[in-house]
Amino acid sequence: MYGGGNTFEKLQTKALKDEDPQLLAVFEARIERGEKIEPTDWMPDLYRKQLIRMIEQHAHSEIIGALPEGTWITRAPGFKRKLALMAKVQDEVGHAQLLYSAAETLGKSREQMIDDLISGKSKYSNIFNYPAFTWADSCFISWLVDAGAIVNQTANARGSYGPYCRALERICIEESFHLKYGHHCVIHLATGTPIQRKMMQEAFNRWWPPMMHFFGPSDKISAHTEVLMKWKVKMDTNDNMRNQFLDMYVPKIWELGLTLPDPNLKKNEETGRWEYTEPDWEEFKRVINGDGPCNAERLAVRRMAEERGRWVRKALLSPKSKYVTPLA
Ligand code: FAQ
Repeated sequence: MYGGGNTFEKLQTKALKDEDPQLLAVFEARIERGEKIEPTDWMPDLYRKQLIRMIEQHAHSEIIGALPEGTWITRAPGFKRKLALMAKVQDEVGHAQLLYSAAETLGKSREQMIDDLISGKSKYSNIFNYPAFTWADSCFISWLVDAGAIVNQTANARGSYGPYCRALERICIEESFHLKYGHHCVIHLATGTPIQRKMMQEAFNRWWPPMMHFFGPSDKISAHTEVLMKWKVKMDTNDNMRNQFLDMYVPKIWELGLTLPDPNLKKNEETGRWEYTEPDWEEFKRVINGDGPCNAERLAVRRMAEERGRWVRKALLSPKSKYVTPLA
């Protein structure tokens, strides 16, 4: 288990024991009925903490996720691709703003979240710690990382915490455009010249292992799934989300004549589930804990942005600024 196995379970049990049993029962009954929990409603401390952890990591992933694609804006082939990619990257940063706002409703300030990101305390999605060497890498991200994000987020948009679900609904609509754009880019390369096809295939070979990691550790070792599913924050397990993604996208990838770097990947028609080589969870653990190929570079860019934007924030918050409404 990633959260420390038994120790983590004991901490969860202890946290729940400290709650008022009556309030807890009312809260759980509301969730059972499919009601949304809103910021001013009573909630167990563990629900609040888990939501902050998950929404904050999600927000950081959107911000950091803009970086590998962002570097391709000036090098995207042609004016239309540049425009589309610029709009997509802008959307991703906007998603982070929505998510930071949703997390703030639970009591953690945006400043603290940003500080925890740039100090390396908070996590963000494993996949953005890999380099986008070629244009085809950027196309892979736009199609399949967005596709993975949609599988996860359309499910969780039906979850229990109102502000997060509403943010996810809007995010998913925008991600659907990204996915169509990314699919178009991949089709273009996969049906192009031999050099373009080769470039696309190499991107699939590079990105497939982190894509398998993207849905989180296997259910056998996932630390938080049980409690998050009980309270309808996560609407399905990591393995089920991974399976759904494989079901929807592997046939489309194979249709384009591309291959995936896993000789064991196949659908078991009897069980309806995909079989694959178990992802390397040790590599995953290293990457999410700061030791991936690009972790240092990604955080350095965020730190630089934070430093360079300091004067703007200071000016906006100055009592003399016309953008600040004086307190009555
Ligand atoms: N990367 O017990 P579980 C996007 C950590 S948005 C890094 O299974 P949980 C848009 C986990 O935090 C992509 N860390 O955890 C875009 C925990 O560590 P902790 C992000 C990961 O929360 C597209 C530990 O492992 N999406 O791509 C990952 O139940 C293109 C144990 O794991 C979201 O954040 C990972 N992949 O399930 C932008 C969606 N997986 O905190 C730009 C919301 C696990 O104990 C371009 N989040 N960990 O230290 C979720 O659905 C869940 O949090 C999971 C993980 C499914 C990611």
